[in-house]
Amino acid sequence: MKFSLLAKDQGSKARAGSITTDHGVIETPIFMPVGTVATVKGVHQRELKQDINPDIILGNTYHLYLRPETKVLRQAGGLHKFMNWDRNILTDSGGYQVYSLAANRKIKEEGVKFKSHIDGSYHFFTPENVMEIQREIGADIIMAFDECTPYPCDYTYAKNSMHRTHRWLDRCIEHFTNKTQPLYGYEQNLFPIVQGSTYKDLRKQSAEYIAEAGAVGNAIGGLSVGEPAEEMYAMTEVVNAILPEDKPRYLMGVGTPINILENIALGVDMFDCVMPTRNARNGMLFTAEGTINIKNKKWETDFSPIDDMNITWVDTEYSKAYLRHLFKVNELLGKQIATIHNLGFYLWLVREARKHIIAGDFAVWKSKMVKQMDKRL
Ligand code: PRF
Repeated sequence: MKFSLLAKDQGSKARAGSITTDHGVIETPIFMPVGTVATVKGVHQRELKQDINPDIILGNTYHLYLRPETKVLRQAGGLHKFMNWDRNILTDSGGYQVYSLAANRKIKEEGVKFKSHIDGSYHFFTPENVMEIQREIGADIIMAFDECTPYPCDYTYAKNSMHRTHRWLDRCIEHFTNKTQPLYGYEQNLFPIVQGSTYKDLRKQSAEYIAEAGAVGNAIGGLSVGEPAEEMYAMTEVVNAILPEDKPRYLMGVGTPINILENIALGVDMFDCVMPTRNARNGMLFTAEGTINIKNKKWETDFSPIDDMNITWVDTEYSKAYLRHLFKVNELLGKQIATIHNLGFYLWLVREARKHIIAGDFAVWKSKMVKQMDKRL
């Protein structure tokens, strides 16, 4: 994997760059649509490519390991072939889902024992077997096995957990670099994850440890778990001052369009979040002018386009009144239209950010957008 920095903003820490892997170029800043179980919910791969056009999508180790199970993906020749997606894929390690989804879990030094949220069966994740599972899934970027602490989290717990995440990272690196080869003929790249809850000294310590590991890219975890946005930004700032400049930085599970712009301004290059897809399915639309709850009565006879910016074709093909109707009668098509709209908007937003970083007026543009997008229409 190669990362090139193309431009740095003068008025902030924002950067524009490009990551090149065996599945092509990822222009940064990037938003990665979430495709948890080998599908970006509600969107055909053809629409995803043609209408939304992301260079990379995300999959989840925890979910794919439980269903369809790793053996199926191995027989398929990896996740790319299985789901018919020939661009980049990143898989999260399960270090978050085990804590947020599993029915119960027990953390030990060796790994985490957890109960499946699907059938109640017991499983054990270790740094080593999570590397193995991600090898069999075959994503271009794979994540170290970590513990995402909840918010709030007491200092002692956060500290012990951070050290365990560091020890697990060493085991991930040892297994990934010395014990295995990629299975499907293209390179895989391991990103470690900074933890440390909302404590500046822990975040600093963790960022130093992660930077020292010398990986091709680095991630920041444990944020956007309920803390105020200002605390999240403060942690990103502390961490980004330490993580190497010449490696991509990935902020996991963030966030709203405003969170994304603020974190781009702090030097983050990669994002993922279920928000555009999940909120779409609940009738919430993101636009450059603010958010829309399409189920509101006020749209009942509003026959204007969903969004006259026309970023994706659904925006002008359908009216607000029609989309509201589809939600009111709970038709699948409503969720599909809203998902294409929201993902199209998120990808538009990061592409615009990139353009403005290159043009040199990112900070000004960002302030204007943040004000605009804070509204409820
Ligand atoms: N760790 C991992 N995945 C994650 C997170 C984390 O801390 C987060 C936190 N927002 C989202 N996804 N492995």
